[in-house]
Amino acid sequence: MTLKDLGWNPTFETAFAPYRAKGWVPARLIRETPINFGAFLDDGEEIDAVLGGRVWHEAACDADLPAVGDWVAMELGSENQDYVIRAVLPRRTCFARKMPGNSSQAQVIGANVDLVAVVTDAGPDFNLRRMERYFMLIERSGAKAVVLVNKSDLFPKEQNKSAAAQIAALWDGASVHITSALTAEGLKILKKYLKKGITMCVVGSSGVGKSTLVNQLYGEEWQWTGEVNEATGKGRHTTTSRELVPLPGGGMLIDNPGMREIQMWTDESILRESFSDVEEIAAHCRFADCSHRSDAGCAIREAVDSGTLDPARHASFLNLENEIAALKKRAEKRRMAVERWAKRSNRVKARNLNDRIQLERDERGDV
Ligand SMILES: Nc1nc2c(ncn2[C@@H]2O[C@H](COP(=O)(O)OP(=O)(O)OP(=O)(O)O)[C@@H](O)[C@H]2O)c(=O)[nH]1
Ligand SMILES: [Mg+2]
Ligand SMILES: [Zn+2]
Repeated sequence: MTLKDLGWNPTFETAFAPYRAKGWVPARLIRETPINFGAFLDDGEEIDAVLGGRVWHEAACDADLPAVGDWVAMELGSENQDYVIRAVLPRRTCFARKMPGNSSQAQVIGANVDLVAVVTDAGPDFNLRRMERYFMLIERSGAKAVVLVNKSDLFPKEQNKSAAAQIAALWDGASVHITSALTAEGLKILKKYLKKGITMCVVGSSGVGKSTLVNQLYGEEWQWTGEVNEATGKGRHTTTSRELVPLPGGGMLIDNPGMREIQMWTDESILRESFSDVEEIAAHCRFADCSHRSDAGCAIREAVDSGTLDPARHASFLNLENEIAALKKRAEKRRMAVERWAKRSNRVKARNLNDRIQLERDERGDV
């Protein structure tokens, strides 16, 4: 395996030049654990590495820290010395989501990915609103969207087709395919995407079949899947950490733990863009501060009533606006908390300094 097989290109080479001068080597991160990272070196050797202090200190937020898929400058270790990540190269693309829970920070799910494959099914997991959010995150990432309507063996043909058509109608840039990771239906087309150097990040709810798909494309069991069976010892393996898997036939997959909540992590501009048709209608509301709920003269509600706007899209529009507002509020709270903290520590520093100056004066006998 060469660097090129892992997705290395002339742009990375240029960005890497100053690090090469220091004797560091390029590596691609394939795994992150709470204590270290896994990485591939240019000769295909797999190593463990730790984070250099400077990279840690210079990261303004979690999203700046190295993540799976990142290209880094690695200082080579020796027998009793760790490999150390000294720098992270600028990302070509970055698929991120809002951190789960009460935080406004972004969490990087895959760096330098070409494609994000969202796995779902035509049954219990099918949810157009959630899919819409995935599309917005993918749009923001710079990667291309692929949707796999998986477990096709479990549902009638018509149901699979209808689910795929509805998803395809949501987003122009998305390629939607019907697959079964169990029977391998529809997997041929995936192999076409996975050319040499191409990275595909696989996301979707827990249990939709992400790891089973990865196993199929890998060609053998890469991770255990399936229900735990006491007799055979085969067990269902819920993926707990993300990992980049190079495929024997070329291309790479990033398997992810299932996402219970895919939360909004997007700019207002992206939101406005994806709802530009609704925004256009909103421009005709009587009041500029129309909440598009029960306000008099609301053009959006009129469009819903007259059948020109899908009510579900109206609801989605209102909900997304709420989420953006909540996100902004949390970001603002965090900013204020950080500011307060900084002010306080500055005051402490200032007080310590004053104390010291006073002490020196006392020692010198000044008044
Ligand atoms: N019938 C059918 N079952 C499938 C298919 N794909 C996956 N499964 C089953 O669904 C279950 C979950 O599959 P996984 O591949 O572990 O799902 P996952 O998306 O990786 O789940 P997490 O790692 O928890 O996020 C397993 O029992 C699989 O055998 C499929 O296409 N058809
Ligand atoms: Mg899994
Ligand atoms: Zn309105």
